[in-house]
Amino acid sequence: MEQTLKKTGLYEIYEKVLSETRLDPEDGIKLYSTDNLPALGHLANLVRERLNGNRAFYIYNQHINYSNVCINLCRFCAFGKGKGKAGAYEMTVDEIAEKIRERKDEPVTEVHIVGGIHPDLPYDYYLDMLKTVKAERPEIHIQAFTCVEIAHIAHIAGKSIDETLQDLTAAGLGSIPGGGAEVFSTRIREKLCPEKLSGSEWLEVAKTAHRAGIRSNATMLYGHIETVEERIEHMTALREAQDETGGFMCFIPLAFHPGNTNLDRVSPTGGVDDLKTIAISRLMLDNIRHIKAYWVMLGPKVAQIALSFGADDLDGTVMEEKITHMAGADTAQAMSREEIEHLIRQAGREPVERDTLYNII
Ligand code: V47
Repeated sequence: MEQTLKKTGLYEIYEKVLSETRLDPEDGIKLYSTDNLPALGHLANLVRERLNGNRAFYIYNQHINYSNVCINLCRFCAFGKGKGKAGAYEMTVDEIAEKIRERKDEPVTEVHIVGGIHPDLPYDYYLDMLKTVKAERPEIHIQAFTCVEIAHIAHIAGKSIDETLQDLTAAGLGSIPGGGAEVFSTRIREKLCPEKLSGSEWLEVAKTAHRAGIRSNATMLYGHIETVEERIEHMTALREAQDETGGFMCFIPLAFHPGNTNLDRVSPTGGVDDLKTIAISRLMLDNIRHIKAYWVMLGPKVAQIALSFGADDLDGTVMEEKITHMAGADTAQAMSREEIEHLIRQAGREPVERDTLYNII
């Protein structure tokens, strides 16, 4: 492999990886330009195994998308709908409680709750939702509301982000999922999601949460109109934020699905780009412990291979995912524990069930 790394011009990066020296943005761009996928995978796997050994994590979780009504209507999204438009929905708190009750006999440890940016659901709706989920299932960890939703909920409440997070935590919020980050670049946000929170605002909400002791995840939506440089800038901004707070638990590259979106002429990502992005994120984000290969978006086969390209987490059982499926994903709605463990074992890794905060179950 050393010979190959020399031939591919990646030897200097290999030396940095061995000596645990932080990679520069230029290294990230260079890694994207390589055609030698096994060499890139080898580098990422060194870091993956240093941080997480042979383990591959998964979680027994449940997704609830409480409403798709959205005022942002981002061009890459097939899920969001204008209020009153065909297909728009919002769940009552009772309907959300029913979703929790439906799974009460299953060993679900986390409920992942996200929705659109709804114009007029009141502050109490969000607080009641959390309290009701906790009343139904007190031991469950609620990972809810992206940084974009948190900023919106704070706006509705007329409170600061800090005060809002205090109220949400008192009502049952456990941690914050990584959505809404997209690509931080202003160029991309102006073109694809001009109404949305800016990249720096997203980072500010995440850092505020971290300072209040609330952990969160981070995502990057790739494979639409962004450049490789913009992807690396995104990773670098996350790395700087993590240096400040240490609050990000995992990074999840999200492969863009063009179906039913305003970008439906964009081709879906290929397996090579998916694996490169997993590997490069593992190499660039030296201070974020976990890299998640989200099987719903990657498909189980690529997600399985990603476990040898830097990823150490497959997410979980999921159940009833809407955001990717409305954008044409042909993956299943759910995976059983047995299916996930089988995928992991076949990849030569040790399956480890975790809770949201990566405690081993
Ligand atoms: O923020 C929207 C993305 C995100 C599309 O924190 C799309 O563990 C692909 O963030 N094609 C929501 N992606 C999902 C998300 C997530 C998922 C799983 C685990 C975690 C975690 C977070 O989905 C949105 C947006 O970036 N998205 N439309 C689409 N057409």
